[in-house]
Amino acid sequence: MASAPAEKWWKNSIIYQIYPASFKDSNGDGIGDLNGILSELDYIASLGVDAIWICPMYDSPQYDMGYDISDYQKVYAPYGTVEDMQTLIDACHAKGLRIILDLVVNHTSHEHAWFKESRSSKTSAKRDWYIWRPAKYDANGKRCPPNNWRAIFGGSAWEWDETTEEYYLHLFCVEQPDLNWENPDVRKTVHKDVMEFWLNKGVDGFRVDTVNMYSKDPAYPDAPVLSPESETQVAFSLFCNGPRIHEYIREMNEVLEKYDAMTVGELAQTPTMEGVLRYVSAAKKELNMVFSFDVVDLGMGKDYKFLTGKRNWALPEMKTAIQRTQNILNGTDGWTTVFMENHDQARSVSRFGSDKTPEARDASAKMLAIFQCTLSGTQFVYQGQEIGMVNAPEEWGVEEYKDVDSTNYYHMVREMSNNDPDKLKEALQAMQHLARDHSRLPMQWSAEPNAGFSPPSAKPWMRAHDNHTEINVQAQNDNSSSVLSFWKKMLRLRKEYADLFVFGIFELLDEQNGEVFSYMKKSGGKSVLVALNFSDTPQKVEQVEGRGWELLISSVGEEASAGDANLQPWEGRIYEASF
Ligand code: TEU
Ligand code: CA
Repeated sequence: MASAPAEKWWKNSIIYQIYPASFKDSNGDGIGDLNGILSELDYIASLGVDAIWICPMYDSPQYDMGYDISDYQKVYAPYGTVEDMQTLIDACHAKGLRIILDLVVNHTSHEHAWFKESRSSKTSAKRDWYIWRPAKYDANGKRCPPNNWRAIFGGSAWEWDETTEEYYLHLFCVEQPDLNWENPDVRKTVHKDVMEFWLNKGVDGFRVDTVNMYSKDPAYPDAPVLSPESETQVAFSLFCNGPRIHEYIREMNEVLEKYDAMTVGELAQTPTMEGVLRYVSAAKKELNMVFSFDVVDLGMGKDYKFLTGKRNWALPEMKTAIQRTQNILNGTDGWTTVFMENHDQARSVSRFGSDKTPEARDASAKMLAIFQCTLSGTQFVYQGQEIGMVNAPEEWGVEEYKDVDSTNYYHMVREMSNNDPDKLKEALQAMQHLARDHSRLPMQWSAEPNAGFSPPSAKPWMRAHDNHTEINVQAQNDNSSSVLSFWKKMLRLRKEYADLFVFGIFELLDEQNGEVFSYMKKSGGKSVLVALNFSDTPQKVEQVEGRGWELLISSVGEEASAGDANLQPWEGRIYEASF
């Protein structure tokens, strides 16, 4: 059997991501909670994963589902308490699972005590902890924000504060004021009272939210005008990867090193390999790895993410995106990640596979499992991905969408179009395809009402998908040909073939093919060939003929596909070299 190189634990690890609000509700209030997670640790361990990452469970008024933190040392009461967290951390460790938390320190909630103090007066001791600027005035004497930056959730990135008559910066919601990282007291407090507080409780690392946005262009210049009809402009180049960002991350790493904690940074808007390596090259002592957006950004609108058509991407673009992220570890001292879902993304089967029929849904979920499990880097699996959960149905109305990213957009379209029903329909269609809400639907545990997420009598904070009667853990656990059984098999195979699947070098084949994604993975003279049909028609696997490739696994079953040169719709296969 192949053996994996002796390496840091996180390289050959599979990390299961949990969204606390939507995973499991233990007390029937409709909101997932820490006890719910605790009660499913055996299930999580049964998947064959090594660690869990929990999305923010800190105290928060929940304008952005806990990414707006009002107290880093408290747990959001509906989720539980700090003691419950300690219990969960210890229970994970007792099962041999590691646990990482979400570190959200680009901004706080506007209800955090630091911000309340900061906004109280211009001379407050914490005034400089956030980013305050005076107004500008136009030729008519109208008050304007300091620059034209657009917030990531729409509207100006600046909010006027009546008390002290200045604007504060918020790259995300109005309720998420950005911390001023230039202030050394802010950095020290983040290290000590946020990071060390939880590291001392035994957490094994952090997923670092918006890791490249702490350092902004200090001149706060206007962004180039790309949409002249709009008062605000996309400004990523002025607040991502700013001049002091690497200094700040190196400082954080000094704290993390003491605990041997792992980090995975969320690295938006950084599509070049050089840009990524600046953060993940081991010699730089910054982050262990990052989530690049190459794949999950496919098909999104450039001005507004929802301003796009359905499936506005072609397979060769995905290939280039994968190649870019795979190359990060080819001949470098850097490391990469493998993921296509998280709490900010629609479901991968709906976006990249097909949810049109139950057959296509099943087939594409399994094909995507082969895809993910054969790519190099640390693999992340998002709750529900392992059972092939899909986007909310097309029939669902706008009232089922709760996420601020979706609702802000819908409201903007309503205002700008004067309530035009066609425009609103278009917006809803885009949301049905790309909204963050889809990943936040309750986890589908069983065919019971509320999908076994909440007791049948409860009212979950988001409605359970209508298809939970078909797609759920219980049904799939008892079925050896289910998506779940296939994922488990693939996760085992990934470990068995770690030298090739986790550490191997990726070699893209047949780049221009718009239906089949094929590639080799190579390591020390060994190689495998992976062929994935991204279409709903049979496709030929060109490379295999007459070359001595032996079928290792097929997503439709080895018998069904042996001897057939054609891939079935949405089928995936792995061949091993026998030459
Ligand atoms: O996301 C930051 C981010 O840049 C995007 O993923 C963003 O959510 C998306 O483009 C909007 O369409 C992180 C968190 O993962 C996200 O949940 C938070 O809302 C955000 O930071 C603010 O903390
Ligand atoms: Ca609950």
